[in-house]
Amino acid sequence: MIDAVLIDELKTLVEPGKVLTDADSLNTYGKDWTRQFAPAPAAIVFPKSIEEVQAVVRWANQHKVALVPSGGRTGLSAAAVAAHGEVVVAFDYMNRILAFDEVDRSVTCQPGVVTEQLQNFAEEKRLYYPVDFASAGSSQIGGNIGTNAGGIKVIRYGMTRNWVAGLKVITGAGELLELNKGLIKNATGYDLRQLFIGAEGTLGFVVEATMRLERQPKNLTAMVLGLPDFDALMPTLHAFQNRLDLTAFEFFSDRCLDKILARGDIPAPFESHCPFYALLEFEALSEEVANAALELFEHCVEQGWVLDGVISQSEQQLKNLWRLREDISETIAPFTPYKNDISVTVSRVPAFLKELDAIVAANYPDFEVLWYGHIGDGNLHLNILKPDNLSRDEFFARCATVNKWVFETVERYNGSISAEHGVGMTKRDYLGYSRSAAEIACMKAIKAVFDPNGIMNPGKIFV
Ligand code: S2G
Ligand code: ZN
Repeated sequence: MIDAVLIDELKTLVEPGKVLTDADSLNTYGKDWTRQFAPAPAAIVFPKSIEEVQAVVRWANQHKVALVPSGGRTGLSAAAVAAHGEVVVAFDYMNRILAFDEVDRSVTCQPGVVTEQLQNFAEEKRLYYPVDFASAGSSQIGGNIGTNAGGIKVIRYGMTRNWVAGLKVITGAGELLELNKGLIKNATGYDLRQLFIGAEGTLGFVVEATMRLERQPKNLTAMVLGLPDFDALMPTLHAFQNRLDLTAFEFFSDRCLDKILARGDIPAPFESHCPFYALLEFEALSEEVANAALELFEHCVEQGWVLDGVISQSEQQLKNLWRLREDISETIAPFTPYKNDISVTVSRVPAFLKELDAIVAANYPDFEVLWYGHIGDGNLHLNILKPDNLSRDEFFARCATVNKWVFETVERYNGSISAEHGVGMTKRDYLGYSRSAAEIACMKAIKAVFDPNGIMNPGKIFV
């Protein structure tokens, strides 16, 4: 743990009152949405400029103090948890939009800009920032870049990585790098920008980002379809994908819907109760497209892939249908879920889902397994709710066994043990199921280049 002398020195690097050490602040800023690791930072520092971030990183190098970056604290892999006396660098005061260019369709912003703030800014400019997910109202752009956040529109717009036109970072060595400078084409060697995207702050901290924006989608329309089983998912996806330019294709099981409807504040999509549900979205750019969607619905019903369905007729109904999917995470949080965020290639999803579901059901029939996720891009969220008859520790001990089955199955399917939530500390010990020893060695060599003293978010991704 660093001593008071060093804390006093740290205070000289930022504005007065921007270093906190009180218990509440340490607890609040030393964690993210995960709960497996108790936050135990030494201090929280709130820089307001690139220069202050650089001064803090140089100070940390001088005194070999570990730093942990903190954005919206909505992470799900403990990548922003300071559990070992680190200093947390919180970007809440670096939250300004600095520039906008209509021709480039680009916004330059500080890392503490909240995702929804950027989405709203784009809308004011009659443009669109297309990376969206349930925590967009709290997460920050710097953290989205650090984890290469994905979410619900990846099938059309890709991950955060696709929208970063330029990055300014302070490396672990305290160097300021200005990467790619907003260019579309730039074939001048390694694209170092990409290394920092998804690196969870282990190579350097994002201190400014130039994000690209997209044209606004028109007349977004959603359908929720009731499906009989896992096997119906892919043919339904293919039927719609072959004729419509989908912006989303999500799924959730009946257990997820039951939890949502039990809240009593969101209407059921339709009368019948189905084992699975798909939520798809597209731009109804013309009468022809809207008719095609209805023809596809009828075709899927005839094929037995779909049992029932509803199509949004208004902006409000579109929002209500999306809440059935997007509110799952917050709705099940009180049930202490064991969470996994895995991906396989889309073609292998049905076999993977069925195999994994059978393994868990055979070994823990009393576990309430909830499946939901971004099935259109192969990303599944397996959540298991803690049974009342098990203590938290007993439950998570059993889930460690489930982890093994999950990751062994992911490995056999050449999948990813973390599709969009990052590795952090929760998945660190399982990295080998998705990455080879040679790859991990290369990642560690890259870390040594950018963070020679190992002060940048140590213990995240790998030890
Ligand atoms: C989602 C949110 C976090 C979770 O809902 O798509 O990424 O796993 C998740 O509940
Ligand atoms: Zn997700």
